[in-house]
Amino acid sequence: MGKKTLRFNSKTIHGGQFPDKAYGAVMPPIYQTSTYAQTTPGGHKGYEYSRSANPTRTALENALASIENGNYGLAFGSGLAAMDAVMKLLKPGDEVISTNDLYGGSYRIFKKIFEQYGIVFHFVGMQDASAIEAHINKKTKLIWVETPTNPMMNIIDIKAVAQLAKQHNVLLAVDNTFATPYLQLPLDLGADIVMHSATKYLGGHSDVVLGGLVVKDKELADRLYFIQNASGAVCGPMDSFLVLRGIKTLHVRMQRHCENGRAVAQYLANHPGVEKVYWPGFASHPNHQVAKDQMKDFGGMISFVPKGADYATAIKIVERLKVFTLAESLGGVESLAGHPASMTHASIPKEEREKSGVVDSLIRLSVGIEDVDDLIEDLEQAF
Ligand code: P1T
Repeated sequence: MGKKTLRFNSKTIHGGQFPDKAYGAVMPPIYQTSTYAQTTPGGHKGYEYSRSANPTRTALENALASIENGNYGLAFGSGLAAMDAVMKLLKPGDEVISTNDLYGGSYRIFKKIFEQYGIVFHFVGMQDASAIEAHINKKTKLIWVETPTNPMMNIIDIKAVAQLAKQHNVLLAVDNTFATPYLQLPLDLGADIVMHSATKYLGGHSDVVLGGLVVKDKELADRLYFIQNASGAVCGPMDSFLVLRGIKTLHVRMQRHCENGRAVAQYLANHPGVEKVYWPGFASHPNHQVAKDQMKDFGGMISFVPKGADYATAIKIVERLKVFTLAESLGGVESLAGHPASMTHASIPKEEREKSGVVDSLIRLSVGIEDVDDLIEDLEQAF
């Protein structure tokens, strides 16, 4: 059986990977080098300078392409660096339609960086995909979807948005950070670009910051590769290695993240001190059916609002947690808790973030793969 036809759980381990040519090392070596000897100008073995390409990064890029069912992977120094490369496909006057509820840093790079260069952004609630159409015009070049959204766990129907995008000849990029390819495959659903903060579930161990893009189309890959090399926001070989290693256990970690996430979501939903729980696995979630159709399971991210809580009460709850660590980020083996309004989403003006539900009392959990009873006991004592 060729590696192209492997099933997902095998692809995480073998996808795009080959034993090293020099000594047969099973794991790609960390090629900690900036440059490569040439016998004559241009006489090299495929690598000339590590901004342009590095063998450890190539191994990761191949793995990313394989697990996302794409043809080309590109790795960057962070998720935001990967987004930066996508935005550089655009020109002044071009318009972007973006999910209105998204990671605060993503909102910030759109509003504070690319708006300055004449790119116009429309932030739209996309739970009903037809809402997008009203914002499409001749200048629209890109639709940016994050699903599940960070932190409100809204679900966007990728297939429906992809149909709209194709109809209007607009590129569709999907930030697949929360779901990972274990849960959903945006390229198979019609997206043109998949983006990752590999800092999260792909790395999986909270020890690296890295970003990735995967596409199917060669011309799009060539344009993105040109930007990657010309702008230079690449990741180093050690970081590439760490994410490669992380990907090999993605499927087993995700299975446990989902199991633990389900148990914690149900615990919170039954807790008298909880006002509202945001988790797409509940039948009552507004887009539960779409989540069921496009995702394999519902993941380990949950947001909730304690009953009657204000800013100070929410802060007290996250401060009391002992097994959950109060920290930015998500997707590692260890459980993290965050307060979006003051942490991950502080760069979005209060008025804007409250429109999408990011109120001052909202708490976000990244449920890790510890013993779930320890996680539930920890939440219980914090309440
Ligand atoms: O942090 P970085 O690797 O640059 O990725 C940015 C990013 C992009 N997209 C999503 C959905 C994200 O969640 C992030 C980073 N998010 C956090 C740090 C966080 O705690 O939400």
